[in-house]
Amino acid sequence: MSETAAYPADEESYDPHAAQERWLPVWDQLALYQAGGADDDRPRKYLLDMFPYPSGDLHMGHAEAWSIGDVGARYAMLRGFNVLHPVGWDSFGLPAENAAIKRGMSPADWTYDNIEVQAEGFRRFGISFDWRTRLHTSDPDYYRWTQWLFLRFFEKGLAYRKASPVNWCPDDQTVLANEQVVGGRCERCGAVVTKRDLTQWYFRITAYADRLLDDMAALEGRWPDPVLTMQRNWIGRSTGAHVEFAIEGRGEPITVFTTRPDTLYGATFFVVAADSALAAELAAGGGHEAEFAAYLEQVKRATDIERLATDRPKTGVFLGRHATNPVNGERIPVYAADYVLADYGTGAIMAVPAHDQRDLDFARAFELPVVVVIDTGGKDPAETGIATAGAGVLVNSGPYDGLQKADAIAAVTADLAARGGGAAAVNYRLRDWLLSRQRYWGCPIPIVHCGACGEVAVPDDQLPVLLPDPSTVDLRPKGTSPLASNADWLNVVCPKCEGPATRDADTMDTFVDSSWYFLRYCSPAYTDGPFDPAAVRRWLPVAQYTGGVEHAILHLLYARFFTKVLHDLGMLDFVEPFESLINQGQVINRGKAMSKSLGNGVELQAELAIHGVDAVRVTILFAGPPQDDIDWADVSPTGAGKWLARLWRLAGEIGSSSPLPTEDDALRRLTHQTIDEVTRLVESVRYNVAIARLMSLSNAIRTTVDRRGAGTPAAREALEALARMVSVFAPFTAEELWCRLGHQPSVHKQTWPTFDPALAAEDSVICVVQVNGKVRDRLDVPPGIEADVLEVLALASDAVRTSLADLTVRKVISRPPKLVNIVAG
Ligand code: ANZ
Ligand code: ZN
Repeated sequence: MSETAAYPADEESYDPHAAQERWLPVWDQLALYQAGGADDDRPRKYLLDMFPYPSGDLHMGHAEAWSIGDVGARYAMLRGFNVLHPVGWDSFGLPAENAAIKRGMSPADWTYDNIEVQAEGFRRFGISFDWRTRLHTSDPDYYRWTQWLFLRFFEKGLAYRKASPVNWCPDDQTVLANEQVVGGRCERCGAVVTKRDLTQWYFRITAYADRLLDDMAALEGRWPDPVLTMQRNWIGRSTGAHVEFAIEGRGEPITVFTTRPDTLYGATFFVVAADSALAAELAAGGGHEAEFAAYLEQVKRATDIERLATDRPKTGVFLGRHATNPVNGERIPVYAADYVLADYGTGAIMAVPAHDQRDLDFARAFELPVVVVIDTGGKDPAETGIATAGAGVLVNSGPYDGLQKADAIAAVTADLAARGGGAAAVNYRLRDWLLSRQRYWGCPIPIVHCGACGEVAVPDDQLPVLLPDPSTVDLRPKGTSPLASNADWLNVVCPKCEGPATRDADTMDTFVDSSWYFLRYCSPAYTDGPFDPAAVRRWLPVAQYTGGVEHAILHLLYARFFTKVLHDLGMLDFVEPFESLINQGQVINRGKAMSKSLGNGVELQAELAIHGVDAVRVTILFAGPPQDDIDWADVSPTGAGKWLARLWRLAGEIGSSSPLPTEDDALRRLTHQTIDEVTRLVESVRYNVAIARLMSLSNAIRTTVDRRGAGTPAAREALEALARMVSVFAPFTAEELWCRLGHQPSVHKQTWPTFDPALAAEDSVICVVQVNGKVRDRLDVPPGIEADVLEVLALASDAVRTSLADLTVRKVISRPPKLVNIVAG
């Protein structure tokens, strides 16, 4: 190419910025990273980074995530895979809307302007994307298919509307999914979340709870353990029993969920969730109505997290009623309390204070009896105030006395079932996914409400239901969807009966958009469905997914759920979308997360302006294992830049010298050993160690060049291999090296260097080890081994240790490299 001809070979020092400017246009022209089509028969690999939200220019977090993802993609390309490394934007969402309201501009303009800035940021950061995949979830030709998928869920009963108390963010004026409430606060804006009774749309993710749990077995060892644990806890499967309690003055018994049916004889009181319909019903006519009403007001102000906290003083009210313990016929008082949640289990519990801490705290506060029914060998809970939860033998439990806890759980459950007073039961913490939002900048829900026909799906051929123009709606948050403020948009004829009807004015949670984008990437322009089934069959599942651990529950659980539903609809032939997962850490500064108020933010753009792209990438990748946080105060982009400049000078020296007849076998050996090691390190995502090995190799090349001359063939071989390996970490510098060594661009079109085991093998000699004159072992050792190292090796030999048995070593004569003699007695 003409660009290379003009390559200035006589520069003295490395200018990383000039290198960036030099190569970006060349790479654009070479279209380096395009995935091969259907007829490309190389093995395929789909490498995915969690797509960005268009927040503005790239920041440190982006740099870290995409540096890590880029190594995997570039490595796979050099290894001869046909790689799909796509790019797109998760471009619906609240910040666009809030910014639009503040600045009086359209959310679309704000979004797409930001996307352009970010796209250029990624390009300049040299990420190996196939730009042809580019998609934006806010494009009508994307959200058309989000709507289409919603309708398939709707047809299957997996998308439905119900009225229930929901999480409400008073600042954003919208409902939130349970997953978006963190520590009782709105995940986005931090406002304290309250409850409201609203009719909302849900996805029936609970129908998939068991599969979401059980299919995790296949992800074991391929996804980080903490993520698997978080998902398991979030789904929260508990096994136990439903037990019915008769209530005096009520025809129907009330069922409780318990994980401990073995403790039934120890149930000394009964509690219903204060904010449940059941509590209101039981309170009526019990003689404590006023107390109950006052208590309920207090409860409504607390968050679930506060309510469940074990260290919180227990509160409640007696409802003036009694229940009957089904196994011993005892009358036990019924309370309403807030430590029992209305929407978990059945909203009612049998309280066993001896063996459940919260029940014990309540019993002590309300002076209720504590009856030990499991002898765990521990101290009496009534005295210590500490409930005993462990295993043990049943006592005070009539016919079950003497049984072990586990056997008693089975026996009590079976007996209850036989009498018709209960049954084995499974309970989940997971709730259905609340997906509707009362905001403008999201995917409209493709449903029409008709007085005669009810909820009617918009016919597929009328999709997409387009958002009304933002200038025709009132964007300000007011608790109802802005879409409803445009009457022309809202009022339609019913697709079924052609009578007057209204559109559903809510939009979908953006997590719906991101639950299937990875399927669209392999055929982003497809018009006959959300994705081309043949393309999906070729590329998916995703081989490696890289993204932040903050998505451990939400996004990853939803994407897994969508995949399973689409599998059941016959659209996919796999059930798990992401074969392996890498969670990168965070970039912090001086021990703390970067924040405006702490003033410890590190500006990526400033770092790039000083050090260049490659030095920042190498700094990030060299700082530690990808999953660890990087403290910017502890790293040295200057050091990384110096290393890259050293490589660049080496390339200049070697590239401009003619071959010499001298050879350096030690360097050749190190080169091949390094290729072997770095290959394994990159494959196991230990990028920091891989870079350390490359640094050692570069030091050895420098020594050879200084001692034997730049024309030493081994030095060129080493640097060429190094350039290819460095290309996955520092793409611009690697291109410089490659071209300074006299090659054509691009190093990114080369193959990963091949390792020759014969060249990597160390010369070795046999060393005989004797104990008291008898040969006990033969060791393979390097010819140059030192006496003390050899002595240690000899004493560590299994054969030697066996023959020494309990003898004491008196003297070791080490004669490297061939003999060690041990005298013992
Ligand atoms: C009696 C008992 C005795 C219980 C004992 C525990 C220990 P997980 O594992 O989280 O599913 N529970 C049931 N429904 C509840 C609700 N709506 N709000 C608060 N607590 C509730 O916990 C199930 C246990 O939590 C159940 O088993 C019940 O207390 C309580 F020694 O029943 B257990
Ligand atoms: Zn109708």
